[in-house]
Amino acid sequence: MKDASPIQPTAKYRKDYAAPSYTITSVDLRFNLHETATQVIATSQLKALGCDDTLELQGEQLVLKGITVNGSQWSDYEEKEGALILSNLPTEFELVITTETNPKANTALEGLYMSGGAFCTQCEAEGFRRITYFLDRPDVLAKYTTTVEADKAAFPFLLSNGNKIAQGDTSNGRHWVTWQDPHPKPSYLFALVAGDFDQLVDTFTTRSGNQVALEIFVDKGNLSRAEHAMLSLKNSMKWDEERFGLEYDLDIYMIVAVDFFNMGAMENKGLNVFNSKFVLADQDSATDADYLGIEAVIGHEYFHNWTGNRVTCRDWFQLSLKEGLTVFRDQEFSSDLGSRAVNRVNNVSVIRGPQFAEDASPMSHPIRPEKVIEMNNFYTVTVYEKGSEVIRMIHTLLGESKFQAGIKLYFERHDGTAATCDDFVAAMQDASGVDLSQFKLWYSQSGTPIVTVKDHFDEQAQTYSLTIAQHTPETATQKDKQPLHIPFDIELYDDKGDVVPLIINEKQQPSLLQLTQASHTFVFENIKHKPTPSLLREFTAPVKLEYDYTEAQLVLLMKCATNEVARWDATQSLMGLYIKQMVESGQTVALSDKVLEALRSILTDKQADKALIAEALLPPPYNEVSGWYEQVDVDAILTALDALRLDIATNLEPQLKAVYLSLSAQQYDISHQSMARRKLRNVCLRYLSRTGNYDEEIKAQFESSDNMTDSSGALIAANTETVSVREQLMQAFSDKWSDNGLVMDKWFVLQGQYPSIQALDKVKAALDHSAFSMQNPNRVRNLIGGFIGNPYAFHAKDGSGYRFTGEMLAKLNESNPQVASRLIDPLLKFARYDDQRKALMKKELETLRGNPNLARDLFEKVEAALK
Ligand code: 7MF
Ligand code: ZN
Repeated sequence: MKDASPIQPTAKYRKDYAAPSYTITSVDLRFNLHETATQVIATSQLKALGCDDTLELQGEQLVLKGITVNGSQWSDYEEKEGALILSNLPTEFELVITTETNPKANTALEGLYMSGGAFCTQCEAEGFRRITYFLDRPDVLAKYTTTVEADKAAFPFLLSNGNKIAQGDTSNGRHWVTWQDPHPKPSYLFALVAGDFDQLVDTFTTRSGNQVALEIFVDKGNLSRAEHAMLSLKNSMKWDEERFGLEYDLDIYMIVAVDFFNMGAMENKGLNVFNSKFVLADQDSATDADYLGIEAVIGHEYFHNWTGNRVTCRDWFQLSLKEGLTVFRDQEFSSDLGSRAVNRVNNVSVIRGPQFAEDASPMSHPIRPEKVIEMNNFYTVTVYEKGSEVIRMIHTLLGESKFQAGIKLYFERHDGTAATCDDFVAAMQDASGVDLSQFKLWYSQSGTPIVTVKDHFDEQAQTYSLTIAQHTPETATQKDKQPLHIPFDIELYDDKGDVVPLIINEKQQPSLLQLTQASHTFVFENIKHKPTPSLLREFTAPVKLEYDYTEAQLVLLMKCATNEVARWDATQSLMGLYIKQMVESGQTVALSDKVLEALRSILTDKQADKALIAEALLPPPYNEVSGWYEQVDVDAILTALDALRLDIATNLEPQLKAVYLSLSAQQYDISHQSMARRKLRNVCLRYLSRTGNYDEEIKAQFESSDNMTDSSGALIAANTETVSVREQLMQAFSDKWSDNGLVMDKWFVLQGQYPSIQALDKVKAALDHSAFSMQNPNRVRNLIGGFIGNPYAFHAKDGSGYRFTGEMLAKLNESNPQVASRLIDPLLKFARYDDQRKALMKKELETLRGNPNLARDLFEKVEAALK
């Protein structure tokens, strides 16, 4: 007999949205927590929305124990794969469903599971259906009351959303707590945590005088590491009041840090659950980047309270409604508190690297997807980061005050409801009077627009014309593309580097041009000499810019552009010119004296922000450069990047050394100035390490450092074949930190990223390290993810990198498909590589496709790639 063929996962389409047959107005949940068998009794009040008397509830991995309708046993139901269908129901009724789950066996970390010794939940997007049968969709908003019972000694804290309204002990050493959340919410915002923690408490008084209790729960012994998270939370609450006029709306805000978590954090109402990576920090164990990450993620989750929770999404196709907007808000928060330019530079790099790559891949999708098989696959850089760029473009087009008027109208119209991206744009348009009808295409059109600029100086007429054309190449699932509404900021400079006014028809123009057609020509008057244009300043739109800059023009912009981001961008373009020449010719091209001189003056600039100097000295990374080519020549790109870095290191050695020494360690603090000094110092050390002559300095920094930024900075500098002390330092680090998984992640990622094919052996050895666990997503992402993102080893010509990746994905497919799915992306891009690599990559995808137990997460991506 033949095996039954596995059920093919089915797709859902945005156009098929329909309201449910019933809604749930309130639900009372009772959890009797036991590690291997937890009983959940869900009592829901339901109301028909139309005349359909059947109800389809979602449920997965549940054991059904009983159903009653209005107090009587109900037998008119059918249990299907992933669903429970009830028929012949009254128009209003009380439904009681009793189910059982096994939290300890739940390695997917979705629904109710164990992290360390604690129970915790993760419900976004569709995890609540692993807790009970429910209308697990974001347009069903219910009031929740939750009672949690567990062993008192092992689980002294029993937490859920909202306010604690009752508690008590039971006879057998157990206890219980009842929580009530007054705000109706969708099921994805439900949370429950039970465990033993240390608790950091504080308060925040809102603008209108309400006292909010702030509580951060961490593993025992980690209390002092939660201070920065608490400070970031208070800063977030204050910032949202000042910049957006938004106040917190409950009397308590709790954050729990857990070690086993698939993603960064989760905005559950009143009870955020965080990956401990984004809560725990101290001088010894966290880098400056970790501190900034905590601030951003604490902010992000807090800002969701309005953009996500008070106004939620009608359906998951609208995910960018809350995520794009909340990323925009967390970026603005970080920019207002810290360096705006450095934040912008980092955000732009994410768009130009991973986002452009995703948009050119088989999984390319608009920020509002049209078709989804597994929703977890759409928590992407496109939905989040490009989504934020789309909000930023609206902000650029409207200006701050009209943008805030739009936000206000959006909340007036949609507070307490589930809304769509169209609703958001309509509020922005109605409040501002700015026509956004063409702009809305950014929500439905995928792919990266290419904006091509040609210029012409007419000496006779003293005019300078810019012809700006846009074109979006076709993407995997979308052929026809239309012109978009693109805000395009420019400036012109004369030979001395002074700004030339923009005059058209004798009138001074704003620097912001608006492109709406396939091509525009702007003729600027009263221009004496051919100027240098500064284009797409501040990256006002997520597009690829094509303009044939000369080296001299870019050097001028590097030195003279009024805008810090534009100066950084000129440096990136200049290095890009050399990288392209080297890749095309297959030969080393030495940087010209003018370029070296310009780099030296940036490096030794006393005025500029040192963090920005550090960013400007680094060439665009491999993931960005590979996106410049339709056919990727891995070896040529890596050779070019190595040659460029060595050229800079060799020619700037005296200055790099002088700056390195001048920035020697000071009294440690996390002011922006101190972080910037450490950043530049470590970039200098990394360049110097390439010469092979700085092993002593690397070792000295590692041994004398009093903070993790400088310790790991030394390790990063050592992580190359040319440094002899690498193994010695790695061993010392592992000896010191082997019982701290979060710190060991810094070590695991360096094994994965070792820039040579030898990374494979290092990674295989590290799989056996006592601190590694295939069950912990952070460990997996750093070690295996580090390897997959390492082009030297992942793209090894013999296919060993692909083979290893395929093996790891097959393992993770069984235990945690969501984590597997986040790692597979580089493999999907096989079509862009040479024939030999293409065949080897494809073979791994085909092997996965043949796996009869392939999870929906990987299935969707593998199918898209092989189609
Ligand atoms: C900052 O968006 C930016 C993005 C979903 C889980 C957190 O709040 C979230 C959750 C994923 C990917 C990135 C982020 C989050 C998730 C995130 C976190 C901080 N609603 Br998946
Ligand atoms: Zn979010």
